[in-house]
Formats: sequence, structure tokens, C-alpha cells
Amino acid sequence: TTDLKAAFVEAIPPEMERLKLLKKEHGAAVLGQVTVEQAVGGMRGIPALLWETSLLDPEEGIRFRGYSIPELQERLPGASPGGEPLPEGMLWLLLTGQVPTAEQAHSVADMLRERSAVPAHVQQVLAALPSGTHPMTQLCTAVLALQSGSKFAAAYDQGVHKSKYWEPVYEDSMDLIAKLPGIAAAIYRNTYKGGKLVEADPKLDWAANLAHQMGYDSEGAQEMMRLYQTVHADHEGGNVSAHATHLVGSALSDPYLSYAAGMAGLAGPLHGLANQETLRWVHGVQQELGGTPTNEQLRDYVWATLKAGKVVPGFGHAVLRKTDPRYTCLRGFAQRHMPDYPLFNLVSLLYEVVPDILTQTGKVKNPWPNVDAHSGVLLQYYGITEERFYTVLFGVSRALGVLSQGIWSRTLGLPIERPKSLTIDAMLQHVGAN
Ligand code: NMX
Ligand code: MLT
Repeated sequence: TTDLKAAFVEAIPPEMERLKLLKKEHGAAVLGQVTVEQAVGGMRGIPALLWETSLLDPEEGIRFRGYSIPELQERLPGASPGGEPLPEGMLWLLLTGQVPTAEQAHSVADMLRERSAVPAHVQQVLAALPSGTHPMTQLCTAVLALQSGSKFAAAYDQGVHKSKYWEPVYEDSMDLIAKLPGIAAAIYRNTYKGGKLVEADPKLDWAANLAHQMGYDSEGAQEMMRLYQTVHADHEGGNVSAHATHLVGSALSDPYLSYAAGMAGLAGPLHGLANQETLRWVHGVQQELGGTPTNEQLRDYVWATLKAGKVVPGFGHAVLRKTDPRYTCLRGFAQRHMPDYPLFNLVSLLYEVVPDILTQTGKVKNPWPNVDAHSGVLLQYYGITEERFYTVLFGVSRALGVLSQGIWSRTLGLPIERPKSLTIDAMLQHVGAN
């Protein structure tokens, strides 16, 4: 089939069986134990979430449905043969577990195009926000404004049977994914281009239309956007945006409410906003040291950042322990398309200098760069220079992963999430210390 919904429906019975088996035969098996340090330390490493769309290895990085990023660059269909992967193919993969054919990916593009119109009231809500409102606040606001059209919320009001939750959740998720490029582009044009919107081009795929509606029509910018939207799609279930979406969805809040919650989390500087922060920090380097600083000068700059009690944005990770393969992938794109771009050279220099220094602090568990250290350079090269907008582009992509998992969560009947919390006293009592 070339119909995503039909392919998803085919994938449901075996998955239900596997979960049933897991619960029935192995429900009492121990996945791990929880230490006091983990409970007070951001729950790092506690295996306590079911997340099907991707899985992360601390050394190797992310795999989407079992496939690494280089594997997907080879296997996922492009807009043209050999081109960068189409995010529509990633969506098919995340939802069904199968690598799509080119025909299947293009049919997803058609399906999304049909749902892409952004309602007038959402444009009005965006237009009513004070100038200077952060683009991520605008994204959350626009998504909440769309919630009035939620098919899941309406179906729940009508008393839909729980075995049918997945269907309106699927419809909401596809509607939302379809509208995000138009919403993101409207935020961009309102904020930076005097509010002059650009119509979608019915010949273009989802990511190319995002670039087009923002005002960027070069082949390079469109290919960059396809890759960008593909690699940010998912990063297993425990990161702040995925977990927030999952948590809020578990209360049966609809996909608009859950994704808006995820985006509120992505807007934090330790998470998605780090792509904005990286650019600001790199511009600070350029301003103070000029275009081609020496390693020595860079080292001093990094130490000054640390001594001021700030983080070096784009470096470190809560769970990765090596260079993020998304960083490596975007670096590969830069090597192919902009090898002599001064900003790329500066970012490459940082790769040589920063990890050593972070290691010398003796406390940073992962000194290597993450995706946010590289994504902004690509955008800058194609003229998208407004870094306060960057996290919106991350967020549009993240919809593919968190909403696909959301559809599965409602299909599998996962319950409301409600972990146990403890007071300091209760922990001390538990360990016999008071
Ligand atoms: N610069 C300075 N200090 C750092 C950095 C960094 N890049 N990374 C970690 N540390 C510090 C951290 O603040 C903590 O200090 P303290 O004990 O004084 O509180 C110490 O090193 C140990 O932290 P870790 O256990 O290594 O890291 P943790 O899991 O707590 O946090 C991040 C992970 C990603 C929040 C952290 O590495 C960071 O703040 N990085 C910079 C921001 C960033 O790039 N975030 C984007 C992550 C990817 N994404 O898109 O979400
Ligand atoms: C992400 O893509 O969500 C980030 O790398 C953060 C994380 O995985 O914790």
C-alpha cells in the first residue's frame, strides 16, 4: 500500500501481540534499579519508559527503528535519486517500522499537502502577539490555537470507545504535522520579513515547502532543510520534549496539547534552545576574536565562558558519551556543500579545542559536541541568519517522532504516567539515616 494509515493499521496486530507477551510473560522482570543519586539527579539512566520509534546507545548515538543515520541517508528516498532523505520517509519509518519506497514517501507528501492549510484564526492569533515574542512562544501559541480543531478531543466528548482512540489521534497528528511548515514560516515571515507570507507550492515536498514559505528557494537550501528535518525527528523517549509530549498525552490530552507541552520544553536553553545559544556564542567569539582566532585565543574564550558560570552551548549531553552522529551527519553536509565557509571552519576549530577543556574541568561527563553545535552553521550559510528562530525548525522536525509515538501510545493503550516521588526525609528514612 502507499497509504500511510493502511500501513500503520497492518502494523498494529503484531505490535499488540508483542506487548501482550512482554507484559504477560515478563511483567515481573527487572529492567534496572533506582539509586538515590538517580532520583535526585534527573532520573538519568533509569529504564522506565516505553518508546518504540527510536533507541539511543550512549556511544553510537541514535537509531531510528533500528537504523543509524548513515544507513538512513542511503535507504530513505530523496526528492531526487541520491538526494538527502525526505522527512516524509522518516515519518513512514517511525510510524510503521518499515523503510518506505519512493512512492510511499511521495504519497505521504501528498497526504500532508492536502491537510496543510493553516486556519485564519491561527494567523490572527500570531499577528496579535506583541513584536519581540520569542518564536518558540509563538509556536506553542499557534499550536494551542489549532487545538480547537482537535478530532480526538471532539471524539472523546462524544464518548469514543478506548479501543478507537488511536484513530482521531492519528488524524490530529497528521493534521498538525501538515500544518507545521505553514505555521513556522508564518512565524518567520511575521517576525523577520514584515509579515509578507509566501504561499505553499503544491509541487514541493513538506520540508522544501517549509524553506519555500520562509522565502528560501535554492536547491541547496531545500536539500539542507530535508536533512535538517530528518535528523532532528526523534531521540528516544526520555529527552525533555519527547517525555513532556508523552507525559501530557498519557492524560489523554490531545496531540495539540501534548506537542505544545513538548515544545515548551524544547524552548529551554539546555535542550532545543541550545541551537540558538550556540550561534549567539559563536558570534560572540567572532566579535571578540575576529574570523580566524588561534587555538590559544579560543581556549581562553572557552575558559572565560566556564569561569562566568555558563555552559558552552552545543557541547555535552545527558546520555550520549561520544560525538552526536547528528553532528557528524550535518558536518558531512557542510564538507560537501560549504567546505570553505568561514563559520564552518570556526565550528570545526571548536571541535578541536572545546572537548579537551571540558574534559579538564573533571566534571563534564560528555565533552563532545551535540547536534546543536552544527545545525546553525548550515542555516546561516543559506541566509537564514535569525538564530532566535532556529529552535522552531528543530521543533517542527521533532513532531514527526513524538507524534508517531503518541499514536502508538494510544493504540497500545498505555496508561496515565504517574511515577512515585519522595521527600528528602522519606529518602533518608528509607536508607535508615534518620
Ligand atoms: N559546558 C559547561 N558545563 C557543562 C557542559 C557544557 N557544555 N556540559 C555539562 N556541563 C556541566 C554541568 O553543567 C554540570 O555542572 P554542575 O555539576 O556544576 O551542575 C556538570 O558538567 C555535569 O553535567 P553532565 O552530567 O555532564 O551533564 P547533564 O546530563 O547534567 O546535562 C546538558 C546535559 C546537555 C544539559 C549539558 O551538557 C549542557 O548544559 N550542555 C550545553 C547545552 C546544550 O548543548 N544542550 C543541548 C543538548 C542537546 N539538545 O538538543 O537537547
Ligand atoms: C534531543 O535531541 O532530544 C537532545 O539530544 C536531548 C536528549 O536526547 O536528551
